[in-house]
Amino acid sequence: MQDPVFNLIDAEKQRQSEGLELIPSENYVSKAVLTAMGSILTNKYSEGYPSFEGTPGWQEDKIATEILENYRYYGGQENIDRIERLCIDRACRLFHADHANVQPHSGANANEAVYFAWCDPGDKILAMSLPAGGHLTHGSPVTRSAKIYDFISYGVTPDGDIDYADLEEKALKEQPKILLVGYSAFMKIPDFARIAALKEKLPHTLFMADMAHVAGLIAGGVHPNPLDFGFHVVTTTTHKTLRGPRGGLILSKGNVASPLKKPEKTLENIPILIDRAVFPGTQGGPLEHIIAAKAVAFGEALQPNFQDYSAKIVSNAKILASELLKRGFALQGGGTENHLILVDIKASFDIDGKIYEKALDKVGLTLNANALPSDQSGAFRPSGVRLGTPAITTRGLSEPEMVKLAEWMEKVARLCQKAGSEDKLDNFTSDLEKIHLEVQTLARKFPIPGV
Ligand code: DSN
Repeated sequence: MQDPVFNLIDAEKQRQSEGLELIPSENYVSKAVLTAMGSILTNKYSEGYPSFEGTPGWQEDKIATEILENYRYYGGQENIDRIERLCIDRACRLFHADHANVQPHSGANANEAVYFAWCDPGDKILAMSLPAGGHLTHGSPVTRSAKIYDFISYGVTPDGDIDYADLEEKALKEQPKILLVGYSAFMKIPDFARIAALKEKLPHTLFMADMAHVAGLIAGGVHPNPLDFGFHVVTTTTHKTLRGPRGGLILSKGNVASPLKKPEKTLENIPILIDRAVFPGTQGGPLEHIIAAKAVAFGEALQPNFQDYSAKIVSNAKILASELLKRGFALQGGGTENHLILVDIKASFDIDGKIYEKALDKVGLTLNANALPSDQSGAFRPSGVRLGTPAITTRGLSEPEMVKLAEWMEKVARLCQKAGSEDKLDNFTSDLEKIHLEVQTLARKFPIPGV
């Protein structure tokens, strides 16, 4: 008998193939990325790091013959070192960094490693609060970091932009050890130049950006790169718009050298401090099968067609936003400048985000209920939903399908309005099923990659 795990994987394959993924932090990876993730590299232990030679001017085609030193705690690294070295080099080229640490298991681990590299317990970190659009790891009181460091938060203005005046006032008053930019529910392009201008007055502050949501847009050249504006460190996940395996990445500018000798704690030494903070500071053995898959994904993102893909993500999001606006949806920020749309579903149709999420699940459209900056309704029954276009753009959907999506979304919102509560949605099963069949028919025309 087949292990039921595999039956469930098959069922998930069917769900992904026959539905449309609108969660803005999800994507579909290529067959090549899946192959690297499922490879025998998972068998290997490799604590430590490969050689610190490499960029700039380092050539990929020399990787098979180049002598690599290593700083590992296990033998048998000759292939692993080359794979990790390739991954580091591609990440640096993609994002104009001096150094990349490709080992963080997740974006949360990446953020925590940066805090650990630069701060002492009790140090101040200035970041956007979670309700305003920041991430859990940017100081939410339920996290471990919030118990160690002193987080101060800035917010957004009523029109959905960063409250720059609030950020600047708090930065100058608090002189934080880290100033953190980067968000999970934000649809504008941050003014990195304006924020980096604070460096003159904050010479000891580490300027950090968490670009998890927009990394693919930056790689594709359709969103500014904080490292080009003088930020010291950028963290990201690798699986959202960047379309790689689930994992984390830390990029930095500064001196690159062996982390074996403890460096002086200076902004120039940030790359070395980060390497020490990832291993042995906060993680053990790196996941080399995932690092190989990151290398493959970065290689894909370095191809010219990735620029077309990123541009298409943004144009699809703008079309979808304008179609939703036409149908009475109230959008935070009045639309979008990136891949993400935040809908005030309460103001639009007087329903909450959770009933809408559940009803859309029934028709094969997946998004997530999300709190709005001004929300009084709590995280489990928020007034908003968050959606985006990275995954559907990978499948090849474009303008006509954005119009169709907006039509379905309006129909489902009106059914939720009539139902009034989740348990009454059953009264509208046949209406929902009709939409579901239409979604499935369209989804089948755009197969998911990798299967
Ligand atoms: N959970 C991710 C998101 O959906 O934005 C952030 O880590």
